Amino acid sequence: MPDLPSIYLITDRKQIPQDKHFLRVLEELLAAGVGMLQLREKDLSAAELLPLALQVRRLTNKYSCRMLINDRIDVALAVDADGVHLGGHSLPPTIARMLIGPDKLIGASTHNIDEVFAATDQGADFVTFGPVFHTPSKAAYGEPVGLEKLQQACHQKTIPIYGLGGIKPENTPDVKQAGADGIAMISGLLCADSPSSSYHQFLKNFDF
Ligand code: 3NM
Repeated sequence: MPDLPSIYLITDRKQIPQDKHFLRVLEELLAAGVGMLQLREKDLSAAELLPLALQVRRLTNKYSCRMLINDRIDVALAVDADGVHLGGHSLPPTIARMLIGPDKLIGASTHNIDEVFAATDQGADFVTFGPVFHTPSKAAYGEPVGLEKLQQACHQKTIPIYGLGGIKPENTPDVKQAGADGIAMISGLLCADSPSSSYHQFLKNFDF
């Protein structure tokens, strides 16, 4: 099983506060110690994503942070990312594995226990599970699954689970208590007044 960090940063450059710069916020978080990042910029075409992915690859290499690309296996290969993160509309993990090879990471988004089992059977290395709480970042996603469902999934899973959706420093201990191996966040890190302080707070609250 890969040795994964307890915090997984997911990007959405559109959520960066107006007075800040996306790559500078990312660099602050990487310098603070974020060890795994998913570039998730779903509105960009492959041609638009590539130059951004190359810039993020340079930064993640500088700070020894693992970088996964959301959905786009082609772009992940093009920038020599550490892996891909697959959603419900992506190619299945079995096919992704054939394309990117045995040494890359495959993450999969899941929303119920059946999806966790399916992702596991298909060779994903880890899953995100959510949305655990209400999240402004993905309001269209529907009702939160809640801590109880997360806990049930954590009791039955055989690969690492990251709780995702509405994770804040104050609910982080509950997510840990439910059995999650880690927490995944967009706004909790990217939109914080001080992203680096926020990262340290999450770390402290998760690894209590
Ligand atoms: N996927 P925040 S919830 C991208 O449940 C995403 O699969 C989800 O954003 C899922 O940390 C979500 O700002 C948004 O709540 C997470």
